[in-house]
Amino acid sequence: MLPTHVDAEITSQPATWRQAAELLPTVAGALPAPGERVAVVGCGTSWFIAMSYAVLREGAGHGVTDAFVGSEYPGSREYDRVVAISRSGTTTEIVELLAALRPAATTLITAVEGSPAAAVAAATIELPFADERSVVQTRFATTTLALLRAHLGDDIDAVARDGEEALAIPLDGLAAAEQVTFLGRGWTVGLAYEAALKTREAAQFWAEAYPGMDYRHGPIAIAQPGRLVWSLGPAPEGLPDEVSATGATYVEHDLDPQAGLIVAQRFAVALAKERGLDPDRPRALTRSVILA
Ligand code: F1P
Repeated sequence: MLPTHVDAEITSQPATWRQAAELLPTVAGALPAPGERVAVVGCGTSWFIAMSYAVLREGAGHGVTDAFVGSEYPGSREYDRVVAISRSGTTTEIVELLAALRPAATTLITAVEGSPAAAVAAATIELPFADERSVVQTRFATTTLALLRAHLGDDIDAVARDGEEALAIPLDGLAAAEQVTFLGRGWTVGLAYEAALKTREAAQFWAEAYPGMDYRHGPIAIAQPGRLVWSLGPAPEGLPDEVSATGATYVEHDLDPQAGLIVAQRFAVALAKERGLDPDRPRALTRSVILA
């Protein structure tokens, strides 16, 4: 199969992460100030990025940060700012939520200028250089995370260097697996959910995801020879051995977990190609979900 849009978009991530970090000084005023109570919302991939950022921000001591899928925002809670992540700016749940929250302090992070979500957000940060032609999101999501991590003080150049390494890691026989379960801890739980969504979207592949400590509480029953248990970041102590004892293959890369996600994205695309699927145009999916 010919190279796809998603191949090029995956490869460009270290560069778009650096671009996001360079953009930070011009957009930082629209991002949550330390001490603000913040909710972060998104749908699909954007929700998983919201989850990762929420854990990172709270862990950095910047204040209470909750993540919600757009449809489940708890109207009973008070936040100082709501950050919405939407590549397209057209996702119905996000447009409706931002409209309902007016005139509250809301910030939309998007790839597209002049969208319906931008029309109802109090502030908008545009990352047009991270927009994508593939329906499956890769670089918009991770570039948003790079911007948010830069704002928390993370060294994005170091993450990008790990990203370059991740692009060169051989996938070996991984794409011959029958099933994969991704695990994460803390901020990488969102990355594990995202890795699993990528493999489902791009390759219609059986992928699950859990917080690493919860994996023993049932999901480990799925592990067997021919299946993968793939940790984004270090797994809980002892778990790799317990996985190996089932005959499943334990996978972990010694990289910043955001860079490790690149290996999982490449795995998803490799699976899709192996199955004769076009990862740019997944079955039953559209660029965004726009409800009547
Ligand atoms: C969100 C999203 C994507 C998903 C699918 C449908 O879009 O849920 O994450 O892969 O293509 O739309 P957006 O609000 O970030 O544009």
